[in-house]
Amino acid sequence: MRILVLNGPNLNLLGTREPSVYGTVTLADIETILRQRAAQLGAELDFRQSNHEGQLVDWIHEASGRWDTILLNAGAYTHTSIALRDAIAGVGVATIEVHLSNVMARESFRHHSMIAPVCRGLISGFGAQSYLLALEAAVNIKVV
Ligand code: CA2
Repeated sequence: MRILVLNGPNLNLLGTREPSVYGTVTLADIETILRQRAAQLGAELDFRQSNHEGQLVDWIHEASGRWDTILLNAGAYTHTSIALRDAIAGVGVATIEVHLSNVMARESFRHHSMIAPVCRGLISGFGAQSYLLALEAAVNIKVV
């Protein structure tokens, strides 16, 4: 099982600002935790972050035939990006939408996800644990 984890804009700032919303865990911490769990589950994992929508689109395109599942925290692009939605729909790689915060408990502009309709599922609101839950889902997705 090969899992590609993609992180969108500003997630490189995790742990440095807004701890009341996003906690004190850094993106590097999340990568470490995820790699440990992936090794236990026998999954291969790559972990990337970009602030650029086009880079995320390119990575989604490249995932076709190379990765079984994408875990995607698209950050604010979640709510705006038709390009990401089209990329996910276009490549046919199972994609799980991930959020640290509970987006439905936040501002109304975060309540709509452009990508949710083309994702396999959505995990939101559990901090770094959201990524672990998505990883578990990704590993088990074929037996559900
Ligand atoms: O809860 C999530 O994971 C989000 O994807 C995070 C995005 C936000 O736009 C989405 O609505 C929900 C924001 C990521 C920015 O993270 C920061 C972390 C520290 C300081 C500033 C931004």
